[in-house]
Amino acid sequence: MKIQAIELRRVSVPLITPFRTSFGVEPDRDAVMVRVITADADGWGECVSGSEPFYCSEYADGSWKVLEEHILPLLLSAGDAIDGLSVERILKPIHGHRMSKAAVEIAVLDAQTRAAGRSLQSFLGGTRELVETGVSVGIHDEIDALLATVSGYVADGYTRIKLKVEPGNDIEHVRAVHDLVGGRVRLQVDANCAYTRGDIQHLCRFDEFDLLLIEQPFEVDDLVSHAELRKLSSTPVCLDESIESLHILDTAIALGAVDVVNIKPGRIGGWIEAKRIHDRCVEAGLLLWHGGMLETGIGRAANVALASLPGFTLPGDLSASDRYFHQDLTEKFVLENGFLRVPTTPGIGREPLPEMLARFTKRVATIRP
Ligand code: OSB
Ligand code: MG
Repeated sequence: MKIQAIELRRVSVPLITPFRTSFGVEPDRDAVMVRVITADADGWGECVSGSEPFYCSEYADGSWKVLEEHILPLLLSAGDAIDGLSVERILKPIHGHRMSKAAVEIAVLDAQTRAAGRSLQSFLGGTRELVETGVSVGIHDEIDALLATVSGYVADGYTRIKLKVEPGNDIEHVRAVHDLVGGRVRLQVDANCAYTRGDIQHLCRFDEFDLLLIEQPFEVDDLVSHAELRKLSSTPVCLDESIESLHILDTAIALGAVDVVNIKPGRIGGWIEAKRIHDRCVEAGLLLWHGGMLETGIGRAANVALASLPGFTLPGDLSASDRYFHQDLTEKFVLENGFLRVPTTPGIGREPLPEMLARFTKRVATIRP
């Protein structure tokens, strides 16, 4: 493929309500967007890093810098040899920065599949027309406020609720939600690394609620504590932050540290590596679901295509656009009985609406071969 130029755009799209996790509060979706420009088609990718390095070490200002000064020059030096399947290999000399690399890979894949008149879903081997989704609910100090938020999402049609938890906002919060909607919706929790090994007995108290899973209670590199919890608790242990690559997944499996995997292509470095992880989970008999990073319609479209692969067996964090934004960058994703429809038009099947893109863009840079 012949790339004429690559545009970086820093966008800031306000969230309807700030999203609070154990690591911080996000008032808006502050993202770097990558646009690959070719003679035949443009391709878009959304870098999932947030404004602060709290979920992981990557953050939007850093993503911009490494894209502008390292990743895009290296990519463009490969000339006409670039295509969606070669981005990983071309960028291999650069360590880490998986979220930035993933945004480039998906923008190239979008341009390539658009030019070929083929959907990303078909390129990846996705089979479902609709993908099942849940909703991720941020931390609320007050239990009454939490119950009001959860009731609203259940009324909207969500049948799987994920509660963010942290020490001090955990067992009693989950108990209250379980008492209110436990018979009607499936519940799971996500701690974003907020606990330590000494909390294992405490975390076993979640067992009485029959949760689908507990997501990432311990640090990214603390697979041993996850293995220990798995021995002592009946709640399935899910890894999010820890699963940065296929090698780490294999290590987690070997250590007995994982029952369920949350796939986020951004965290993993791209859609091609994410598909390898999908295939390994299927082989190993692990349950699998598609996570989210509060993406705009651009990132969401590419996620929904991946989530339509057969190995995704649990509902994803791929909620409808209205759960996040009054105004999204693209045409909205809407909830259809708890499912989102997978785009089947060429590429990722969504593009920025020019008016919204102009409204939310803070900065633009263009990098040429
Ligand atoms: O840990 O899954 C997470 C959002 C930002 C960063 C990390 C996480 C999340 C979510 C939201 O849980 C998922 C969504 O996009 O709805
Ligand atoms: Mg998580």
